[in-house]
Amino acid sequence: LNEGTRIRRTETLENMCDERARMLQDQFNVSMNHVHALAILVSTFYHGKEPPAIDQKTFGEYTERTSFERPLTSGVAYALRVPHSEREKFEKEHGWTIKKMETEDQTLAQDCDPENLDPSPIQDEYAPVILSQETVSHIVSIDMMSGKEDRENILRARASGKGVLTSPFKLLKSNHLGVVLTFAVYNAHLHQDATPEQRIKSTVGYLGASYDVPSLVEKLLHQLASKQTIVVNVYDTTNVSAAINMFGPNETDTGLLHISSLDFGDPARKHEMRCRFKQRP
Ligand code: WA2
Repeated sequence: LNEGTRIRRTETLENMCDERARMLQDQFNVSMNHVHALAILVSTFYHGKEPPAIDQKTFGEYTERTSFERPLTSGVAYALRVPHSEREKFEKEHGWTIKKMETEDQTLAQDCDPENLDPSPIQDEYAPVILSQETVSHIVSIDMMSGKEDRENILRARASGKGVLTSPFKLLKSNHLGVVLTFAVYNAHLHQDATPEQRIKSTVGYLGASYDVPSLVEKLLHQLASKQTIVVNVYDTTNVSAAINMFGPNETDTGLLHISSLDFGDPARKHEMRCRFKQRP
């Protein structure tokens, strides 16, 4: 292979990879902004009105009709903060018990009808889902603090006031790795510079979106007729020595490689896109 061809090949790979990384990052950013706006919608019309001006029917319709605003998401939901002292009253009002998130082997053992889930054991506080987009209705009544990744997200979201992302994990009723984005909802107008303690105290709930990464990235890349040319992988590289492959085949080829950076807006998580040509020159 002569020098000129090699340089052109390298540039082609860089350009294709950077373009795809930018598209993915932009679409993620767009949907993140709309999830943020939904958190404000819940704050205004659920917590800001007495009685609340949003019920499941309204939330379900609104989120379904605006789903085009949230590319890459598979669904959004709202979990209410319920301290243990209010659990009984909350369960009476809603007519169901707060459920514990099931582990993976439970999912395999039984069918995953929410009716079959165990009640949540006693905790200081809970985060049961009360409103959901139809696509994730299976998480209604589940305590989101009973799942490791969801719980960590909730704690980080409410202390920071920022949108936060989980590590990739297997979402409920999905066979793929996904991530969850969470924004806390606060009861009062907080100062921009409120302390974590003030934020935690005035938290009333959590608005979250789930991203089914493989099917949604596939859809995005499909729009660019490139599948014959390059192989794309998306990695969570938060822990550099144990990067998690979120999308794409297991890497085997050791040919020409280009890495494009990806910024999903949560400084605590690192991501990158790795691209290779399918065929050797
Ligand atoms: N949403 C959808 N599928 C899931 C999931 C989730 N969390 N967790 C596991 N599988 C209501 O941060 C609050 C959404 C959590 C928000």
